[in-house]
Amino acid sequence: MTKTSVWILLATPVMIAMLLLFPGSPSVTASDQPSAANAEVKIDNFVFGPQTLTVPVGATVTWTNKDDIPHTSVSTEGVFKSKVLDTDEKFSYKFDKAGTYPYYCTIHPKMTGKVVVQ
Ligand SMILES: [Cu+2]
Repeated sequence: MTKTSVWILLATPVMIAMLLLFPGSPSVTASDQPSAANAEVKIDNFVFGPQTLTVPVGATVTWTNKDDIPHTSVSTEGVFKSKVLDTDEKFSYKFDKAGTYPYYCTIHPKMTGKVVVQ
């Protein structure tokens, strides 16, 4: 085996690891875009976090209930409506139109949040 082929054998896993570690690098951006648009809201201690979430058009937002109490995520304007989420249950909604989407928990109406799609 030549010195060059040894170098390639050693360097290839390193280059693959770097691509995985830096998904924002230009060579992989195109195939990675859908997941970059996704965002998460965590429900914890009776609070939606972050309370105002800003996402691009087409993003899917996933709510996860990290509380040991059931909660819901229901659009104030009837755009989306989760079922009752028990601990660690999730609800996802894809936002295809720009706008501001206020929502609340129907079990605890004082819990409110907002998704801004732009
Ligand atoms: Cu609640």
